[in-house]
Amino acid sequence: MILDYVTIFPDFFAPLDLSLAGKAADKGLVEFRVHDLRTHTHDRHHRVDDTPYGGGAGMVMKPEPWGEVLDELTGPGTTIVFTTPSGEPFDQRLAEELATREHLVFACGRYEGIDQRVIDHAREHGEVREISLGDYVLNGGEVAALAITEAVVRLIPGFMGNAESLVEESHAEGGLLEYPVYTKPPEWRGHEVPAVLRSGDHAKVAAWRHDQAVRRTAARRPDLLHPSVLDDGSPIVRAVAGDAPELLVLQRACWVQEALANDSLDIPALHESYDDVVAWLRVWDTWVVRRAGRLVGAVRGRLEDDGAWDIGRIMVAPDLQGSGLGRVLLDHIQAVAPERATSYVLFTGVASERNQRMYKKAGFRLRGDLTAPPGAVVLTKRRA
Ligand code: 6GU
Repeated sequence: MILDYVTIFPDFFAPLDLSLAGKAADKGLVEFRVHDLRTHTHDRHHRVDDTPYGGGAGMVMKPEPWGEVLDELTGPGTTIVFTTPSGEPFDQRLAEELATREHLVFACGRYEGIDQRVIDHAREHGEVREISLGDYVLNGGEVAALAITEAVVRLIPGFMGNAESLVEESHAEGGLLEYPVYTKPPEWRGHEVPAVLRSGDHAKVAAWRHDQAVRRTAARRPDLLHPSVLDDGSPIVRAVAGDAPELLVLQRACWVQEALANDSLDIPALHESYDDVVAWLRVWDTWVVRRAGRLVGAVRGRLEDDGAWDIGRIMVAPDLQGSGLGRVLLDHIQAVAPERATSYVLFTGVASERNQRMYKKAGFRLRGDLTAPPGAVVLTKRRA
């Protein structure tokens, strides 16, 4: 793979000679070439920027030097990468895609950006990708080009010493953040390595790592959990105050069914007012799912003093019941329970058979030994 970098700061790319990327170059797997945009200027001052048409702050990179250097570097089979905060977000999937290319040219913009005609022109001649590292602004695209390079080059076959670590990171905990890792010594400054990792029980280790990965993902990147629970890919998101009116309506619809199933109107969720819903939304960790803008599912959790994560108000719009959404919500609210939670507890109607079946399938057990409100039963589950 050939990687070209066009920049007004060639020194930024000194790290390419270091570390694994440098080794890949030594092995002949990749070739790095750095080009100073200013050598493609033809005025005394080597100007690469000018004021923007239409006015406004900042400077824009002039098209002529870019045109000249890109004409020189690009040909059939070239992918030109413009690093810009307004590009498509860079992620592992995109790194894997770029790793299949033979020739990447990184055009590193500075100032307010490059004259749009450079990008439009490049598109007429080959593949162009405008890529951003994330939602923040860097002074220029150089650091982004380096980051993209490191993510891409390590995916080239023959690059990593240990091919297994690549397989593991892409498959082991698909879509989840990595679990925490430990090495010797077993105790350090009063902190111990979790006993399960030293147990030699591989199944237990795997289960623990999976649970840790789910908890971390729920705490830090809830957007990655159940990213496509519904056919349009709607995620489960934290409820906001503005969800209260729809929650009230959905709750009434769901608990009328419960009232019929249990032949009783004496169910708190059925009697709550709008103000009641607004009030509990403030103190419960509540999650909702929308489809095409419509609120179709919700669930809430709250930590009790005894360490139990109290799960409740699992609601699914009547037309979507039986679609598996209730189970997804139940799995989700368990995954987002705080670290301190040691068990899960939930209540449902004595005669709510469908609910009880789902809860039992999810590992909950009926607890006749615990007290429940009149007409209800308690189910609990120990946290793994
Ligand atoms: Cl690719 N360039 C710049 N200038 N800022 C960024 C970025 C790229 N990605 C995130 N911020």
